[in-house]
Amino acid sequence: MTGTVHESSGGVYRVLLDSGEWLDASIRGRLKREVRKEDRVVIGDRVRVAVGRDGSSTIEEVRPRRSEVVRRGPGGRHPKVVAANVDRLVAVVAAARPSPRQALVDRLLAIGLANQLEAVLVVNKMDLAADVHVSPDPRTARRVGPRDLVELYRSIGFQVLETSVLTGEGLTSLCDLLSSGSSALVGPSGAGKSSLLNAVQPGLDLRTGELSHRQGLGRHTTVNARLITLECGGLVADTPGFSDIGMWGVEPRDLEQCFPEFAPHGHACRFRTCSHLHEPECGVKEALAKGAIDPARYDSYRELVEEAGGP
Ligand SMILES: Nc1nc2c(ncn2[C@@H]2O[C@H](COP(=O)(O)OP(=O)(O)OP(=O)(O)O)[C@@H](O)[C@H]2O)c(=O)[nH]1
Ligand SMILES: [Mg+2]
Ligand SMILES: [Zn+2]
Repeated sequence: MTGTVHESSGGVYRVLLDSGEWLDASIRGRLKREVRKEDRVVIGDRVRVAVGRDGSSTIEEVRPRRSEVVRRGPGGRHPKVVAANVDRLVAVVAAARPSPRQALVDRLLAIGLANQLEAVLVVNKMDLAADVHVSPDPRTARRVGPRDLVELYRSIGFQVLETSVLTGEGLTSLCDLLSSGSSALVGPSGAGKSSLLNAVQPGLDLRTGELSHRQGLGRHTTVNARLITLECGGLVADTPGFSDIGMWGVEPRDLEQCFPEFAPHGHACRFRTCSHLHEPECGVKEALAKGAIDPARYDSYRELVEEAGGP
């Protein structure tokens, strides 16, 4: 029997069989010995399940993944696979509470592009956008509000949705987006990932959380990632929020593909292998100096190259 893993918690995997039945399975034997614990079986995995004589189900095999959302795990020494076999990464941030951080948006979108996924930005809580006081970006001293974020990422060519669970803004567009293929919602705790899914599919009843009053931060309400079959047709993973995110398995030279706005300027670089950091006669740095590339985006690129061990 084959099926798709929809949830995992404490070593129990909830599998939706292709026949439409649900099964709780564990893993044993060869699979358990061969693969690192955290990434052995994740939501979205296609698995082969066998039922033993005692009626218990075990996952015998994980089919090769066609895609992964992978990030740097806690401690930084291992990868953490968030979901397998998705087509699209949907980065969800809030217009306010918690305030959006551009560096985080850049990292999320880069994880999508580096894993050959479609990368979409959702700016939720747009009902709060009018009364936000955005502090200047400490790196560039520029004021970036939610509407500036929307404009910036659209100008680069990303699909950006503005949503509000409160007013209903953008929910039809979100539903349309999620209805094709499979998506993973990722982003900081409290941005409203679970709330958006509850709004898109009434009756879903995912747990959502209040923000802590003092810091305006989320409280990690969603603990385990979960894959949901939407009535409108798509599959979507709701994942737990986090405060810090790094990339995994990306070579420094592959990072420029995560910053698609660099490409038209890269042709003007003197060196074909230009990292756009230290080389002379660099088209990207010239574009930056002329204001054709956003300075905070360039900073994100530099940070990610350094973290990846380059240039
Ligand atoms: N004003 C406003 N509040 C919202 C909106 N969407 C969600 N919220 C609130 O934001 C808080 C956090 O929402 P969640 O859906 O739990 O956030 P999450 O991204 O799933 O958080 P984690 O599960 O911790 O990663 C809740 O109190 C929601 O009611 C919105 O569009 N506008
Ligand atoms: Mg949640
Ligand atoms: Zn260059």
